[in-house]
Amino acid sequence: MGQTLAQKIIRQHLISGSMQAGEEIAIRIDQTLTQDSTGTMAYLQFEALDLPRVRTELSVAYIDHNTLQTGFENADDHQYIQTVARKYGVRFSKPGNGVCHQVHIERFAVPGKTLLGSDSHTPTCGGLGMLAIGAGGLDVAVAMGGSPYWLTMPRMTRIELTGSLKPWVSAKDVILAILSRMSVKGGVGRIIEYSGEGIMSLTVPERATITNMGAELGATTSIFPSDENTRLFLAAQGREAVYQPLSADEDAVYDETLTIDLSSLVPLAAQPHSPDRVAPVEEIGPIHVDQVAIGSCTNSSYMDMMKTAAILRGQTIHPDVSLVIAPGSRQVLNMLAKNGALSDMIAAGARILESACGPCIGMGQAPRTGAVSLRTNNRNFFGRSGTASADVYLVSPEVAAVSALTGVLTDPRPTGDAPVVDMPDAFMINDNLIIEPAPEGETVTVVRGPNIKPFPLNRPLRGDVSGKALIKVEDNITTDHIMPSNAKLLPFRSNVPYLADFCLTPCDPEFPARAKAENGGFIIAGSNYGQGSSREHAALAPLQLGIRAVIAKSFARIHMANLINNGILPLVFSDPDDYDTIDVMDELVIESADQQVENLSEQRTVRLFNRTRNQQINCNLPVSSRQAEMLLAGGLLNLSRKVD
Ligand code: MIC
Ligand code: SF4
Repeated sequence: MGQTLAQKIIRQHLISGSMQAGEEIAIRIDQTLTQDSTGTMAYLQFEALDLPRVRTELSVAYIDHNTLQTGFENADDHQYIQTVARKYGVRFSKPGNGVCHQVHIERFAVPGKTLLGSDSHTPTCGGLGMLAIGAGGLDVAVAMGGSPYWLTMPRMTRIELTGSLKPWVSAKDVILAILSRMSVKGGVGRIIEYSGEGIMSLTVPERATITNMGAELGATTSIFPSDENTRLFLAAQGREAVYQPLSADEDAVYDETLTIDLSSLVPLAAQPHSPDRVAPVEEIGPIHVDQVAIGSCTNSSYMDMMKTAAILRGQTIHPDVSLVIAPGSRQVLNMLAKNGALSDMIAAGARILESACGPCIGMGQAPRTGAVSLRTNNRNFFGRSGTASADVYLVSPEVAAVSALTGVLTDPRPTGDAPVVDMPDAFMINDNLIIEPAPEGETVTVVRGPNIKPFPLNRPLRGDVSGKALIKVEDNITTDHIMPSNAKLLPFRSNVPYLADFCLTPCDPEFPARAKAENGGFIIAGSNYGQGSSREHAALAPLQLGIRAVIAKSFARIHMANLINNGILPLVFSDPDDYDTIDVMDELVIESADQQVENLSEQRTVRLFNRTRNQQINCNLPVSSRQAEMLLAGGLLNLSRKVD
């Protein structure tokens, strides 16, 4: 039987397990990446593993998220990461060098290799035929140590692209169209593989836009074949030597197939506050726009920026609009500076930001009260822009740039000829902001400023787990709800006790205080709980507040792994209707929780008892025996260090 491309890469990297969908497998990781908002924690955890050096082929530490330095905290974190990277054999990409995913695909991604990154958009490199997966910081730390990465073997979904994109329609519209069909949970437990004659018309940066937002589908990863377009991109990056053609077998078997006719697509927008609330721009109509932000790891490539510059050339942005542009990497920014495109943007009135995540993660440029903000980002979750009352729409760079000129959400098709930008034959290559690690054996002192605090460790699971239902939240709660991130909070990513006071506050401002007063307890949630970011803080902050279990209708993949890694029980209602039977402040107990986890039956059932209503609720604990051991030990670090 033929294999899919992802299956081929997995097979080559398989360390343990059988490649049946739903089975737990372990794969060898060739490369890792971290960024600064998850990296500090990942390196603290790596240090706790007590290994002399990373054991991957390549590990890179990027600084791109926390670049707004309004106090010493972020700079402290950066210095810690730089010194720890130097000591343990990790390359360090300095602030200003660009957003991790953009730089990684330009300078390091290799078709057919595996990449594990402590950021949910790591699958961006799937645009270059790499098996690139996002994970929590601890999983990345363990992979840096040379241990395999454990995951549930995903189902294989094929998306066949036919036809080619019409003028003014772009890669962003492809993934928005897929999101509208599959929803923010449609990709959970799946790898999405692109194929069909339509892919030939898509360049690597366009493919990367599509695989990047596969994270919004909840997919384990997304991947394109490695073909002539891949070779051209790598050659233009001076890296043709790492090219190899890769594709699925003709007779590969997929669990499901979706066909998208590229020529049928129109400019689309994801409406507030979810990436799958998609509608044609034309249908939404000319709503007044206050802010336009072009950038983020989704749409900040050279091609995206050149299209933007072409639209802005010789024009002036609308008086009511603030236009901010963040080219994705220094390579892109430098090329724009050299060829004059940057000047076109500046002349039109754009505010140029450094090559970093910036507004995408609420690091500056929070819009005004009640604003409408058009962004080329991948997430428009509630409050993420830094302004709770703002409405964020996700659009392509083309729609964003044209709307910045008109001042209203604009379908660009009737406005004239679409800009056409060719892939350059040679990108401007300058890796002087990538700092090499110290040679093995050289003494390096790791510098820890006062912002670096120890991370919380759970206790081994013993006896009954009891407490109150401290909060009850609905479906699709994101990690931005659980652990909000913005310019005020991101500097404290290495200070979990501080962050814990903001845990789940967008849902209920009283939650942290209640959790502390009650000495911990339970979180009750709907389906797809924890979608979005890989931030481990969405597990560490609840841990700090004494949360021992989250009971949900279902979980997002990375968040569930983060809960287990930190010894918090992720329980799934066997009957989703039982969600309705629990009220906030009901007293719950999992009797002899340790024994129940130790003796998990085939059905993986755990009994929960609602003492307030005198009612038993059956739950599922969908974990492997390895994960059950982790839960018993109170988390992966305890397990690795065998704490009793
Ligand atoms: C995001 O886009 O939400 C982030 C910020 O990049 C996160 C990582 C984090 O929370 O630090 C992600 O996607 O994993
Ligand atoms: Fe950075 Fe935004 Fe991409 Fe996350 S989604 S890595 S915050 S640019």
